[in-house]
Amino acid sequence: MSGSTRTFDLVVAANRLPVDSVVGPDGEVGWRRSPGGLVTAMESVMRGRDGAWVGWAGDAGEAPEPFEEDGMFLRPVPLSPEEVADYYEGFSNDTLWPIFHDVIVPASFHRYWWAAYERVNRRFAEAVCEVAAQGATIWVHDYQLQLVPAMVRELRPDVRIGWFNHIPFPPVELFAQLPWRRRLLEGLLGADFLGFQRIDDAHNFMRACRRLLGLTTKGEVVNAAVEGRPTRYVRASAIPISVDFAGLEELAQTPEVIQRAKEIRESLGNPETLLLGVDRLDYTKGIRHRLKAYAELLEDGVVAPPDQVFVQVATPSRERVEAYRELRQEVEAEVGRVNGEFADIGSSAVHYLHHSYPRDEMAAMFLAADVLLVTPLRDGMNLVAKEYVACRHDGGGALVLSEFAGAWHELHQAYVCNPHDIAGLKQTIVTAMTATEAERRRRMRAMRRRVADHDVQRWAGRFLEALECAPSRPRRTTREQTADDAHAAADQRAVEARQAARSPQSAGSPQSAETGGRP
Ligand code: ADQ
Repeated sequence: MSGSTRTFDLVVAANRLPVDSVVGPDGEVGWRRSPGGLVTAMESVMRGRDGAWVGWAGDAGEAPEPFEEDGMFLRPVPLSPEEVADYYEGFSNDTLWPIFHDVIVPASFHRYWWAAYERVNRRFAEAVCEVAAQGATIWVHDYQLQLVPAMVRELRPDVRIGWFNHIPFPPVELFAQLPWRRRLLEGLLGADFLGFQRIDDAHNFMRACRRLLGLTTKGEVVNAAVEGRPTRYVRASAIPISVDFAGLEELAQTPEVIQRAKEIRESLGNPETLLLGVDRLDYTKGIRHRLKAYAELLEDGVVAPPDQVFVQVATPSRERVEAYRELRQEVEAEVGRVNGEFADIGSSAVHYLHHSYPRDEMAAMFLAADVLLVTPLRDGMNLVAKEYVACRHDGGGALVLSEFAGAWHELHQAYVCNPHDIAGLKQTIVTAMTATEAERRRRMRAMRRRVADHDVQRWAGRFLEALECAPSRPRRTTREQTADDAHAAADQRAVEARQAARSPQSAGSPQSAETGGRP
């Protein structure tokens, strides 16, 4: 990789770069900004700042040289075909993903996957250090890079490090299954600040630190003491991610999108109720449970095409992982069975679309749908739910939302469901379909207020602010670092004082300090 000498005050590290390679008509390879919330969010924080992004460009083999795109410096990290199989498809998507999502499918453990994970994390850490200016802010994203915070700290004690977890953090009883559980926790504790989607995720993390590392925690702060080193404090809080509300609302208000929404309804035969599901084809998303509930509603005669139509968009995902191939077969077999039984010529019961769509087409689908079904068995947040709300500038639509999605913790006016309870799910779908217009509008209004107030720009701002204020200040020079015990203790006193000011009754109570013990 190039010996780039440029360095930056803000460095983002994520598994993927925010661009996809595209081959032009002339055969030239170019770059196009990837769609998606994270890129939009980071764009707003990186604009006007001296920012670099470290990530994999998406193809196995040699990585391109660092380059600039849309005012961002991009530093590609190479992954060999074996590393794509072992670090990405293996350890990230077949070990960590199931463990972090309630073991909906069993996790696979392979020591050579772990070795690749460690090796790739180190490569990311080295790339981060290469482009980080003295005292830079480093923002690491997600479960693929849990070792990066400690690896960066080891190499560069001068920088400030934050990590954000886009997926849930599991209860310690599940996390403890990981043979490498201590190494993962120690990796994360290299950060100054750890952001989670829900407060429960932050609590799960802190409980794992107490139970598996024997550390102590107080409030949101973990005392990450390591023998022979100055004491460090790491804060873990909930900062739920969101969507670009204004951008989506504006897009959904364009005459083209409004027209396209009408066309979508017309092409489906102008149904009384259009129900929609939009998910990556992932076993966490509860697509099979949703289909089962819908099939039973068809059997019961509660819904029938062409008056009610269900459109399921299932985005291709991780097709080289066995559990995903199986899921696709099961979903497609079930869609075939349901249509075989309940569809007629020219009128499907379930429209199944296995494609990616541009943003404006997604906005048109959201605007066209009377009911959006978001029924994951476990989901860090679920941006689709928030995107739906942002697109409904007309105040219409109804959201059926699983209590196991992070979004439920903010969107209480949705029609809540437990996707495991098929009878309950059926009832909730019917309630959402048959609610009065006034009731649906009341709920949508409240949800739109919430997402407008807590948009993705605010999320990114809150994260950086929390990182800036995190209790263990970065050691700007190695000399300062070695004499910093007193400083960390003062920070901890400040944290305690702030907590005491917030809840005077708990100040000094013995319960407020939890002591960890080894299992
Ligand atoms: P995901 O599991 O990928 O994200 P989600 O939050 O729903 O799930 O985001 C999916 C994104 O892809 C949305 O922006 C959606 O519009 C888009 N999308 C889905 N299908 C599409 C299609 N067919 N064509 C085009 N775009 C499509 C992970 C976690 C989530 C967490 C996010 C962000 O699993 O819980 O909300 O990260 O932190």
